[in-house]
Amino acid sequence: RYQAVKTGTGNTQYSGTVTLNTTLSGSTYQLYDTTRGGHKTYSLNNGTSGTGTLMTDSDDVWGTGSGSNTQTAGADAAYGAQETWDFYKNTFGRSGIRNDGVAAYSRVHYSSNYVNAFWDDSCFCMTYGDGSGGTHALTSLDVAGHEMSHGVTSNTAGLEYSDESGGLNEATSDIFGTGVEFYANNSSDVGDYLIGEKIDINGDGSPLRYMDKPSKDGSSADSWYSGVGNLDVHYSSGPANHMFYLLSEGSGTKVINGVTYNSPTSDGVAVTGIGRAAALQIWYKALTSYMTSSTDYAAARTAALNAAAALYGTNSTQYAGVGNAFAGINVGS
Ligand code: ASN
Ligand code: ZN
Ligand code: CA
Repeated sequence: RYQAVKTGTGNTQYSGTVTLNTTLSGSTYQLYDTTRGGHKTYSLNNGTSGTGTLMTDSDDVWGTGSGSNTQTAGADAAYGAQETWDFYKNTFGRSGIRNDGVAAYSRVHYSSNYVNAFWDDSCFCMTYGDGSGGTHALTSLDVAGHEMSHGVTSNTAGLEYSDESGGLNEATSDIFGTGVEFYANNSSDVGDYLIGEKIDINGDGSPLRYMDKPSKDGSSADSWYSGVGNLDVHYSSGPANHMFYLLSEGSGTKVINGVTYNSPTSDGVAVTGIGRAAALQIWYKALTSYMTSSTDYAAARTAALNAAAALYGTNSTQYAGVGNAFAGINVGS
């Protein structure tokens, strides 16, 4: 039967009040966005398998903004999926994670007090835990964008999730998760080069990761060294996150949306940024045209240079910027 597209209201936990496209079926609204590949948001109701139940509502107002309301995580997840879809479509012309016009689906309320979120290629779905205490779901924009970008990486370069390629896989998710956060231009969850700054995973308000100087988290590497691939992939991502920050914004001190960054270079040579928009285009083209499952840091530099050459030419400031940003993390010179 005919199902109308409706404009619902999401009272999210991290992104304020947002508009969500929903579907009216009979007299019940569904958290089902037919305008973006058919994205559905389900609640696992603390279960750990299957799809649980499609989220439904009687008045098309979802959540209260409080993490203790069961609909709130659904509102944040649906918003994250929507902004991630729009980011890829409008920034790169990519239509969904597989570029086939078909949306993944999202599941919230996975297990109990689960402090993680994950993409799963086998279900082609996104899953979010409720976080510590069950009230800090891992549904912020950068986390949603990070996790769904794992699906994009799987369906393109296929970077193997270990050694240096694993660090590059993780960094790609941080880079595009950050791209999603800036793209959304949300006044509650503003764009920054921090990862997970809204979900309070450390319990002290600090972010999970810092792209300007990854070692600020106490574990990540700022620059490449032989053996960096032996770190956990969430720490060997550091040099690539740092390279992306340098390429976008340059080295030294800079204030963006009220956050102060201070990015060093491994050799002390200052780097000038080329802007985030160009840096995103270069990384996306490198990922989708030049990287393979076994790409390491040296090969990532070549891939990014090839991407910059294809997009802007070898005499461009963007091409020179890639070389300088990689030199700033001790890759090439
Ligand atoms: N949240 C984690 C990540 O995206 C899940 C995992 O262990 N892969 O890296
Ligand atoms: Zn990840
Ligand atoms: Ca962030």
